[in-house]
Amino acid sequence: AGRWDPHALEARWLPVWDEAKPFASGLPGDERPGKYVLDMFPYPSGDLHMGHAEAYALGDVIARYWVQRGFDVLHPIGWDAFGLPAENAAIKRGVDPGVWTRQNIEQQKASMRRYACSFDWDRVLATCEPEYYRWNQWLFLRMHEQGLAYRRPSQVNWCPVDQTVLANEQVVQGRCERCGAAVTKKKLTQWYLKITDYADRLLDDMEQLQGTWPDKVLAMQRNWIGRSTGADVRFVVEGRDEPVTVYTTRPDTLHGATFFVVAVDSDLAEELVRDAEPGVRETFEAYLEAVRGTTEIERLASDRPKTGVFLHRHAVNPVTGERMPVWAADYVLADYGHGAVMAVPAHDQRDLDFALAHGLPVRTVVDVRDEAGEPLPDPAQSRVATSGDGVLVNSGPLDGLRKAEAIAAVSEQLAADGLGGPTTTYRLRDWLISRQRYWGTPFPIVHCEGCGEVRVPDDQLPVELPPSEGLDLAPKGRSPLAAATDWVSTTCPSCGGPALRDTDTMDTFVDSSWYFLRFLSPTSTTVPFERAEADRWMPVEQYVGGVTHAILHLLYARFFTKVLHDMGMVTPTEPFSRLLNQGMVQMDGSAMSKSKGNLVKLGEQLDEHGVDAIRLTMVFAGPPEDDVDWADVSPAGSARFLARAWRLARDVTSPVGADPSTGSGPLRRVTHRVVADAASLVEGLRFNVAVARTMELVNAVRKAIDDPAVGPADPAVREAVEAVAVLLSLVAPYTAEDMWATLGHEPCVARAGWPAVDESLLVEDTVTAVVQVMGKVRDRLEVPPGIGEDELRELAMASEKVVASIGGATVRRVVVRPPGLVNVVTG
Ligand code: ANZ
Ligand code: ZN
Repeated sequence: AGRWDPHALEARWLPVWDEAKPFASGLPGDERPGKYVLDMFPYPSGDLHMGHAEAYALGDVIARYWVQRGFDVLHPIGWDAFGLPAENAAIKRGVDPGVWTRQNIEQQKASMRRYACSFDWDRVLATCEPEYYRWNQWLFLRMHEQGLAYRRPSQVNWCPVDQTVLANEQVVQGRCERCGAAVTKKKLTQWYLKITDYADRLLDDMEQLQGTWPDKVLAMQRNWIGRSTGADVRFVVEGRDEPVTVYTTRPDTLHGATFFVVAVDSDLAEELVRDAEPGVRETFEAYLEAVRGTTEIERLASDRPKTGVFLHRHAVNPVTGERMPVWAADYVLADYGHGAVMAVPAHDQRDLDFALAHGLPVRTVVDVRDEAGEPLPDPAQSRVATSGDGVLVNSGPLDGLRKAEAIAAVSEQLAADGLGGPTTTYRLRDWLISRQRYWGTPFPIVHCEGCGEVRVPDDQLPVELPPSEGLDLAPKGRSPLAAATDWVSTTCPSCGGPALRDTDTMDTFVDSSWYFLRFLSPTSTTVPFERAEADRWMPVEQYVGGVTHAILHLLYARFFTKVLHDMGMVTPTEPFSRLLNQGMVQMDGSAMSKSKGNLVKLGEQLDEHGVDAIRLTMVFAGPPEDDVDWADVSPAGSARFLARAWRLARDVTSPVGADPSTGSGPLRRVTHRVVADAASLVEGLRFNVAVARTMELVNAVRKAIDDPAVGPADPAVREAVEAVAVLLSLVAPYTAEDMWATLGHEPCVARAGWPAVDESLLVEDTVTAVVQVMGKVRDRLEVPPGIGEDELRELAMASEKVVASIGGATVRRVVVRPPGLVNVVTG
């Protein structure tokens, strides 16, 4: 057909690629250097949506580019297949989560194939398959052996109506997101991974990622880990045998501590109020009840009134011997530091707000000055705490020291006196990985009355999920697996006696914390991944995915990589060298996410405009980090451009292999300039600009073809159109493949190789130098703009026209003004 018909191209080339497998990776004997390009794997919750289409179009540009550059590119895909969507569908429609999940995987796989994603289809995996989650269990056992996986009772958010545990995100203003009931706390014994052991390395190794990960993501990780350096201080509380420890970043202000606050929802508060008078206890209970209905964010908000209850107890300041009232309040958090603070109202705003609200004393101990050297106003009057640098006052032996000196001195003294000392505190908590749900990896642990917690031996893995049939999957705070009694009762691997299987399943973030390693050895039945493969491919050179995973997924993947490094299983300590967070696809400002509903259906867009036009639209819409508003882009415009490019190939009349050096110089310069620029643009992740440059090249070729002085038979035209085909192969693979065939080549254009750039064609355009003889213009020369005086003189004097006009006269002088003028004086 003489018309660009995207659907005909799709039908023609898909089967060819299925056969040719241009993106098979790691084949024996393949000598190309390796490179690992990874797209975040999807949840199989329905078909692909526009967000996937954007992410995979961008990842594909990178993967296909490196293939063209001669690399053996590992670009795998799989499915993050455990988790709630499958379970909710199962509960709503009564289908088995596995059946539902695998159907969706097949549907997504078909869509990805049509979308021409450059995945290596021989490496696919789904985390819900026993061959995969068996290795979750294996890794868990290794961590359990090292004490990195452990169980402990913990408070969880509990919805008494839905009878379910809620994640923090599911608690909205103290209420259940789903039913609106007031959320309570419940104690459950749960599994944790000891990520806090890695807090320092997770922070310090970010140095390796500086400049190659978005700054925003690094900042979010840093905040999440929240390292704080300060000191522990032990306070005697009257009537209590054990001293109470507080964490402070300002040990220098110890003399300014005027009261003491414990988190209202801490065990300590409960203990301190236990023997109090009934009136105090009741006030406390009522306050605690009210606080339970608020979120951590609300509790920490600085503009909230500072509420609290005096517990009628006293702590003793270890350096002044002063008695300080002990209060319970909600602005102190139970699970940060030690859940208690020494309050220094003069130098901490929240303490000051509290002191002013409850009539507690304020004592300045650091003399902080403004720029003019004037003391800042008294915090008790100004209601503004002073936190800057200054000189210690009202602090006995510390008086006269500067803040930093005092911090060091007090920390040392506390350590010497056994009253505390320097310490580091983190916001990061151990990772709670227990879920009381069905659709996840069972814990490979057996509980035996005699032996306690027993690891399932490696040779008995996987511990497979029991069939869902007959189990009530609805959330109820107890795992549905507990009802699978035949499955639960087992024998103890240690003593052979009767024992019970652990019935929780793992957080699905465990699955995604190491999937990038499983792609290296997707079918191994002896190891999660081969060490030799890890050496060949790791770390991932480029990771592409949504910013929604900026904290948890990336932190957990980094954590697992470090654990595996320590086990000698991988060399690098960071899994992902470079990270690209693509923007979101929006429709009139609303995100194309699972929850918002897909207003624009990917399938319909592909039907209407063709795969290539949609891919091109995604890539051309703007910088890859920016959101794409579907109302602002033009898939029809993309289609018109592709048709234009496609027609070029049909116009070429020179034969395959025609020598371009005999062709049009100006066109060649455009071609080579665009190819060179496109390479650095793609490597710099500026794909949209690379597309714009390709468009320029298409225009230049069309002009050349229509120009009688060049025309379709010029070998430079063939060279240019072949370059267009290769450039387009990164974005519009069907169109590119068809052009390649029209140009007389065998498939696949994806493996054609990046066009070699002739550096000499990259020199800047020329300028015209005028050559005069005795003031009369005799010749015009095209010269490089940077030409030197001698070179220009030589060129001018070599001109036949100039030589002819000089004739037999003697050259008296040559005036040279590079690059534009030469005047020959004769006589
Ligand atoms: C006394 C003091 C004086 C403080 C002063 C600050 C300024 P970061 O930097 O975030 O680690 N704190 C300690 N434990 C707390 C808890 N569980 N909930 C709420 N606040 C807590 O903060 C450390 C500071 O936050 C500590 O230093 C403590 O107040 C408070 F002029 O101690 B400070
Ligand atoms: Zn036993």
